[in-house]
Amino acid sequence: MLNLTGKNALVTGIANNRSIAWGIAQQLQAAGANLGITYLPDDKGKMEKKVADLVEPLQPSLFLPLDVQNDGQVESTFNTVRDKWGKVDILIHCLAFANRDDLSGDFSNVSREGFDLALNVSAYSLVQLARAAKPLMTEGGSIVTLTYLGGVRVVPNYNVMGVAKAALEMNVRYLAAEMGPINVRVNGISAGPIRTLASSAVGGILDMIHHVEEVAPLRRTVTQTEVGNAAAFLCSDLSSGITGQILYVDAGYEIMGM
Ligand code: 0WE
Repeated sequence: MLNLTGKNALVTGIANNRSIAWGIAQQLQAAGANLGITYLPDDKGKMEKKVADLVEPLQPSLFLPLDVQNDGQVESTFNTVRDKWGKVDILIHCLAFANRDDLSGDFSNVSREGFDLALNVSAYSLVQLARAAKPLMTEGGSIVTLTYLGGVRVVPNYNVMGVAKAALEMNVRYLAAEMGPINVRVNGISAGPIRTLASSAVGGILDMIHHVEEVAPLRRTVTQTEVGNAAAFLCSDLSSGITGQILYVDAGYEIMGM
């Protein structure tokens, strides 16, 4: 059965109780994993408090700041992980950001700065964190990132985030090829649309969710828990032969052509 006892799992991307990363953290913990949680620090420390209160019941053994745009912070956070844990088994990457203005209107209006920001935070960050985690994954491991269909097909308004997810999915393949020889597997989960802090900020997300509820084979959207269960599978020995893949957790929506 699915058993993550004795595994150290670093989970990024929890912002609140709707975060997909929160669903993943809960399922990893339920499977027996020892959790390290990172949060995106803000100047008032509000995020630190909010995420700390949320994750407290999961009893994480590490709780650390991680802003992927701050190289020094990434280095010191991974130094702490190395000193406290010695090894990492699981890395969950649930990070993305694009300027809100770049998630509507004509795609071609994206500025060089907006393009750089989206690809930097949403795609390069996987490479950055995988590189930092690699020397700590001394007993092999599993890296899981979150992607979206908009990285493969045109989804209205997803725009530059679609380009970033396309890059992210290719990062998965190149990282899987590089790290396979040390038994580190790298996979992505392509989740269907879910109401989260990020998606709720997007105009028309409810209409998209209603569309999925009508068209997807399961006639519904997916939950954070379902994505969490798929992540737990990809982090467990049950998926020991799987690397470099994108697993759709989308109630079947991706197979439909009409
Ligand atoms: O990857 C995402 C969300 C990504 C995202 C969302 C925001 C909103 C607020 C990245 N950056 C920002 N920046 C903000 O300022 N999803 C898969 C959810 C999502 O976002 C969309 C979607 C869906 C689905 C944007 C447009 C169209 C569909």
